[in-house]
Amino acid sequence: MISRARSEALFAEALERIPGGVNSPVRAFRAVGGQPFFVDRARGARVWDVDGREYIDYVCTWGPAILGHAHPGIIRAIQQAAEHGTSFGIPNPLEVKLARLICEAMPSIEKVRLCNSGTEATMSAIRLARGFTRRDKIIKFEGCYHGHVDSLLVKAGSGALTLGHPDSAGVPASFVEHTLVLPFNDLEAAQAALAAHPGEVAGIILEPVPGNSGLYLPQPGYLEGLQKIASADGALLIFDEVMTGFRLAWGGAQSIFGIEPDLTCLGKVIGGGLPVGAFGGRREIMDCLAPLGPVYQAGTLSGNPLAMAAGIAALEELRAADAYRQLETRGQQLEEGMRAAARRASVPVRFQRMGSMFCAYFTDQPVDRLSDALKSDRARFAKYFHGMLEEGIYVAPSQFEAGFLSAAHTEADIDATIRAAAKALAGL
Ligand code: KE4
Repeated sequence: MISRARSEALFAEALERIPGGVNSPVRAFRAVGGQPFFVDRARGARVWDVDGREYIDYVCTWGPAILGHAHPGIIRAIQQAAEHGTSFGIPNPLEVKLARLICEAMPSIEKVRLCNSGTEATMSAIRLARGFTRRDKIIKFEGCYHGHVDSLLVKAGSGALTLGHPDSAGVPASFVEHTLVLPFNDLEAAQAALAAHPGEVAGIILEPVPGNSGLYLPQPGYLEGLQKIASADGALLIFDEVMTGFRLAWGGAQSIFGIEPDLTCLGKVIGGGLPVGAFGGRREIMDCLAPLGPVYQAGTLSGNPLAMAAGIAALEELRAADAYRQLETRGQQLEEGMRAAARRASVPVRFQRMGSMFCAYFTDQPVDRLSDALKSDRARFAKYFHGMLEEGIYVAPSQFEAGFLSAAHTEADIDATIRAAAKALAGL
């Protein structure tokens, strides 16, 4: 067993000063047992812990590191921007440039407001939907996670699901009385909800490809069906593409499925690893935002020059390198290898993937919604996680998270990962 003395000492002190020793719950390894390692540095497809251990990283800081960690172009952009100052609270040219890149990539976004996290983006988008439609209700889906917005922490995914509290304490019942929660991939349930509340639903918010209870895909026709019934009712269709935006394709999941949502939430990749969120959509909706309209939304560090510079560098590199073709090639290699390793080990693993997002569920059944994902063998997943960690492979420390590839993952990295998986699966 490799020493993790420095991580253990840091975690002991962290536990004294930070709740659970972490600043975001999913990092605490509560779903898989043991203690988290502390990272010293990261570069490309690798992270190194404070005890000197090297890992091939498939968390990629939960999505932002699509080009790999410490990408030279992003580092240079941040350094250059920092020379001019780290924050202004005054409009700056970089905000306009990032806004232009986002609008050019996603035609459904005529205007965009930049903020500081995915949570801010989704919180603001539902407030905007309510202000624009003058309606109160919001439809969300079991297992989808939209950040820790009070009214959306209902049957939420990601860390909430991992910790077994899909509904958070501290959220008054009155805050969620307007939140309707439905199963994903069930168009009839959505039709019935709108029929039961005609003209009351401000918005239907979803992850078009849910990545917060593992990874599953919309069934053929589902997204189109949602768009059709939302439009007929006058409810806004809100795509939470915080994870999928610029990850699955340059134009996000909406470009793959050919759907133009009324509003889109973004984050992660568009910040190049620095704190950025964004929400955007049709001009007539976005112009309801202050200072033009009555829906208030604000942020001291919104449009922060360092975050803008990092995001612009990331998007320009992504577009120039056409990284998506490489990410798909690596994704296919990983998928084929993982499936073969599971077959050889005679372990039931359902490996699901879209582009550079994936999940290995420990079940032999298809996973199309949260209720299917919950059938996965979490004890087996925990053993697999630690087996991979021992082999120097860091996968997400929860069955209910997606894994991420970066453009820095090489064919040799994937081969090494498959070899490690064969050993980890054999030990189950
Ligand atoms: P943030 O507030 O964490 O920047 O974004 C919230 C959010 C919104 N929408 C989607 C689709 C998301 O995936 C997220 C955040 N994703 C998780 C990973 N499952 C962040 C990891 C964490 O909570 O530490």
